Amino acid sequence: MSSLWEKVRRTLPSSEVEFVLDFSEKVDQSVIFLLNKAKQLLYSDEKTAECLQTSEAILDYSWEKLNTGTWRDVDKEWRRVYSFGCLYKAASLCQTEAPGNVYQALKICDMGLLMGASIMDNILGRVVKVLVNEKAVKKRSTEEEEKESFKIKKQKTECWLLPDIRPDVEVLKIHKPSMEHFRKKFLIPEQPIIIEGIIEHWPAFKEHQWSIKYLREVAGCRTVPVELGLRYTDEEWSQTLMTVNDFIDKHIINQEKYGIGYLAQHQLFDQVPELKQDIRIPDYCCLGKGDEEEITINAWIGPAGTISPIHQDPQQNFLAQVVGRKYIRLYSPDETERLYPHKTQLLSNTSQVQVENPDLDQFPDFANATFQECILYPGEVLFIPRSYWHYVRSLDISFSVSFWWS
Ligand SMILES: O=C(O)CCC(=O)C(=O)O
Repeated sequence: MSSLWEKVRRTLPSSEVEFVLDFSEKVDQSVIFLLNKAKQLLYSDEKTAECLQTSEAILDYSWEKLNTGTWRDVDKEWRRVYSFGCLYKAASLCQTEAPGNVYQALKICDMGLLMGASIMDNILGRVVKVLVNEKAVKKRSTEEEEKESFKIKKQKTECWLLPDIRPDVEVLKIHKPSMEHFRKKFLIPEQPIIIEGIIEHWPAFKEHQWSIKYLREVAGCRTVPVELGLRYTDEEWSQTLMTVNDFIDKHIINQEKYGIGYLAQHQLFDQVPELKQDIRIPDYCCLGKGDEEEITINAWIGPAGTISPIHQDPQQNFLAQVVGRKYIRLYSPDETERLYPHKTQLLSNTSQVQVENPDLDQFPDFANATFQECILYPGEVLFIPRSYWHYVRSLDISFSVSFWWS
């Protein structure tokens, strides 16, 4: 038995009988049959190739289901089937010590975490924990790190169009207001404000200081969704899956060659719990009506020059800046007409105007819209009231975290 398989085996229920598969009648009998067959093969320890083949049949079938109709309408049972397929495939890959199997197993677990639904007390997360500790998962050499830090330093000295902030429209800053003060002066009247002094204690600023190097350490070999292209409103914009290391190599370090990419997603903190442990939910969120579990935490990681076109979201937002600076423009919901939202349902929360290069022939009233603006620095948190229009451009390599709460 390979030593890796021994470790992965320990994350599974100790006997086949304890490995419970319970699915509703929504899942076809033929698939239940395959799920049971793969389980038997897995516990027989010797039928690796057959188990791998069966897991692939489960994955093919459930993948079809996941990609039929809109994501919202995909039944959770099929997402669970997909996760079991990933588990079987990852486990069978770990039974054989072939080069590259650890990476393949890691990738398939990430696919399950991203597209599937949680099964067996987050077993895919637990298998990932075993895999990332394997020696075969390459750590970067000091030489590689030195080369990289030189390239990053060079980028830092390059000047990314630094906007002049007009003092009369600059977003005000306040140092750690009391709950009541924040509620009365900003939350209730829905007024944006930059709050200082509330996140510097995060491990992300201290013992686990966030940086490219740290991101590689905790998540380098993990597969994540990445946005490619300058703006999500551009036709050539797309989304793809790649490892965090590839994202850094191509779209942060070598973005002149590969183009801009943005790791902008809400699943990163569930997928990589180490990163979640480095941040804290701002206390002011308890002024909202929802529970803590209902807060959506998004990661925004990318090179200088990423752009989030001006859009509005239905929830209150704390945008916390950890690394680098961002230029941000804010428009009140009262200005909606002057922002010319897209007419299609899908993009109705997004303006058609390119904020820093508006076409005033096409969108003349945009010139009359009043706004506020700021440069958000590391350690600062911008309160963006719900439905407030916001435009964001990163001025440096940037790591931010946003908290959407109600
Ligand atoms: O930082 C960004 O690029 C966009 C942030 C944003 O849109 C949000 O937090 O809702």
